[in-house]
Amino acid sequence: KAQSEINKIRINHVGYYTKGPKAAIIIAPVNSDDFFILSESKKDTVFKGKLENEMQSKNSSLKTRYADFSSFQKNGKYVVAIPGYPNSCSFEIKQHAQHAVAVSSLKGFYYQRVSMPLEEKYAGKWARPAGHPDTAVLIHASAATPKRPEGFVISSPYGWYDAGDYNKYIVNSGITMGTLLSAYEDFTTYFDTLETNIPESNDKVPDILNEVCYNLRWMLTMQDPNDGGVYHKCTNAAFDGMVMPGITKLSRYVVQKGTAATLDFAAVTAQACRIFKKFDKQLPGLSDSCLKASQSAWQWALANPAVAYNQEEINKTFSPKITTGAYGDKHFDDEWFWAASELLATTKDKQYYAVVQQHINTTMTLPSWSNVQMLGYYTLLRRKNNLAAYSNDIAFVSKQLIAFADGYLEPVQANAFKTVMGRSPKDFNWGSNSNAANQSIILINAWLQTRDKKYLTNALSNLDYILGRNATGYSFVTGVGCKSTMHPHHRPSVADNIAAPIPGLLAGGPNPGRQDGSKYEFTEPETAYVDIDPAYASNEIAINWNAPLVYIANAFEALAPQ
Ligand code: 9MR
Repeated sequence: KAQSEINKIRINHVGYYTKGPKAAIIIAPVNSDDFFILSESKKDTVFKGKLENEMQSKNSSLKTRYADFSSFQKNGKYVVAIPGYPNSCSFEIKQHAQHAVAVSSLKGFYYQRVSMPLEEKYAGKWARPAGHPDTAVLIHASAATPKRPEGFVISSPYGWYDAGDYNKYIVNSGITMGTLLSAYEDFTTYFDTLETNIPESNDKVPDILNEVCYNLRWMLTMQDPNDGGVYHKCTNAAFDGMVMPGITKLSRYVVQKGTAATLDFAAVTAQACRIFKKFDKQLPGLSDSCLKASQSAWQWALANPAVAYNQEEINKTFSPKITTGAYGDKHFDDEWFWAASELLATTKDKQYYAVVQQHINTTMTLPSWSNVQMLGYYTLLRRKNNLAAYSNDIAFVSKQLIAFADGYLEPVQANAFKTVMGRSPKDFNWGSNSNAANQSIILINAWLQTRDKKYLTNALSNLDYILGRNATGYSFVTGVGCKSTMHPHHRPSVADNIAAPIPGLLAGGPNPGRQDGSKYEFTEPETAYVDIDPAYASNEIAINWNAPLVYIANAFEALAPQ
């Protein structure tokens, strides 16, 4: 079947906020100029609207017609209908329309926990024994030092599995933790009462921080106490097969200390220090330990300012060969800026300002695991009241951020799906769905600066994109929506003999690069997605993709358009 024949009416499968924007995209050709909203149960027409003129997509051969029903503001369950075509899936209009997605995307992290059993009362049918204990991890030859020679054993338990694989990578944990901690800092009151039914839900710490804490405890073990340097990853030598976690008992290693890992660690621990201060009673000493860890990581980075993680080079010299994910970043300007910004925001110590100032003029870039500069900007803006001495710089950052966000709005009308995502075919690469979510975070930050509603409206368009208003018709969040990712490249979801994948996880999304070599029925930038588990280049899940989804879904819930 041609893509244009499948599921012709593309909507946010979950639904829309009562007073918020609402739109469907109809894949053309359509034999009608009208569209209808019907009540789900009685099929009564409750709204009739006109389709806009046909548009040619820039990111595929699809043509679309836009159906706006924002003015329909009555809570309930509905379908979108066009005579002669199957109805859309049913969706809901209500005040807290995205609550389930907000909670489930955060709960997704619980299912990634490495070293503890997932009990049925929290994990439901996805309960499983603990995965890797990681209490006896070897120092890899590439990481050997006199005090920790090759084969020396350290304990590095806890943390989240990075993705569909069973390894733990500091660089990718860095942006993930920064994003979740920022969500908490930006929407503190909201998160203070949000519960996700995890083992720590009854304590006095908000669940988003309980979840973060589980990974923070792991990150802290990745620092060499002798010099402050941070290992790049805790990993098998080669990827496990598609089995449940902890079944294979292969050796685990920590591999080479590097500048990107160490600075990302410094940033996260500096941010964690100021956030966990408030919870000193519940988590005694954690905040202080984080600051010490951050400062000694910073010292290591000063002495080792440009140690890139280059797996090919490492494998030429050291054994065993390491073939798991590389996250090999060679550019450190953004990590320097982020770490310096977090340390400045937490300590107000001038020494960090010099580095902030050195990088503050850099052109803004959409965040990714290899570019974390924006996280530094977010923090400077968020903490501006505590950083009065730097108000000129921060005012400059604010202006830049607003201009950057404005650049996202203009192309929306020219995008056949009328979302910010897809404003350029470049949006579609490995993990493209995280681009959509990170674009929304930028827009939400522009809203935080200006309170101009247009930023939220456009930010919401990308959540629509992720939940089905896109060229594939899929909701990319497992367990969410009438047609969602069922076969992610995610070892537990493949191996657990349960039909439904583990819920709340965001698939990577369309990626015309298709580096997994699987057979893709559609290959254009916005359609290059296939819901089969070998397709890791478009259908894996990953913590750094889930985190911005957590941020945006919860931000909208916190702000729930009135
Ligand atoms: O997200 C990463 C993407 O940007 C890279 O192009 C790709 C290839 O190096 O790796 C992705 O990260 C994977 C990591 O290396 C291992 N765990 C799974 C990650 C998601 O696919």
